[in-house]
Amino acid sequence: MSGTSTLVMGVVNVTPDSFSDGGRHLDPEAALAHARRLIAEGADWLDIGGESTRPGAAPVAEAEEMARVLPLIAALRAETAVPISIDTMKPEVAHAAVVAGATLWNDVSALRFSPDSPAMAAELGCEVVLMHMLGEPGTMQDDPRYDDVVAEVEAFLLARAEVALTAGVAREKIWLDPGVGFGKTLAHNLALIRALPRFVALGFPILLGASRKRFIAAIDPLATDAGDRLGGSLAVALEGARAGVAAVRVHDVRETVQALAVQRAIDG
Ligand code: HH2
Repeated sequence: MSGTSTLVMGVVNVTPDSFSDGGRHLDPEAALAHARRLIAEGADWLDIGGESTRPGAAPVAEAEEMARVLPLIAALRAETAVPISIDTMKPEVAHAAVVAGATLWNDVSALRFSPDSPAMAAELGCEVVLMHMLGEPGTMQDDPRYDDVVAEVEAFLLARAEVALTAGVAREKIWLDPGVGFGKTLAHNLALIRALPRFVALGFPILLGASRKRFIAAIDPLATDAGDRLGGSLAVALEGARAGVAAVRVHDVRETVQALAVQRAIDG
């Protein structure tokens, strides 16, 4: 399959410490301006987050997280029809975000952060992304190990989908994400990217988030700054599109839209 229908999800981090753009959009006006720019660049979705999940990131209190994201979601909802997802592990933040206008809960904990999460996902009735993470953001990159990373991530995602279904989430609302960079070495990340067709074959829409991630610097030593990882980010987005993922989560929307359009044109 080609990139014909690969959606581009633009990242808006309203955080002081995100690994790739931390601090840049903490001011509400700056965050809104950034979101508008991503829409103008062709984003199909906006993923708004108020808590960094980068390796070693500090947790954020619920009230603080809400104060960061809710005004932005409400402001965007008032001026655009572009769908908004909320990147949070906290069910109460997801709830408030959906009330404010978000239609997808992007949960990197795959509804494990709180015992209330599965029921909340069902109650909200929104779409939900279940992502694989080994361990927790604070320690997940401390020597992650798997016997068979692809089989284990696949089994985890299917088990979490089952939990969501049992709680009452409709099957067609569930997305899966192998969680590139979340408790994975370079070899693990590459194995998961190679296995994308297998994840797509599970029958759920797949979200792929590799944009500006650290594994790119493990391949290209000149890419120590997250902002210098565009080439690697595009390479993975194209690979994902080729494998048939439903959406790619990216910081560089303009360049990704262009790369996917060229791939599509080549495919004819
Ligand atoms: N990656 C990040 C955050 N959220 N959500 C999904 N579903 N998949 C991902 O791969 C993913 C995600 C990390 O990237 P970023 O938002 O740029 O950094 P931070 O977590 O430091 O804000």
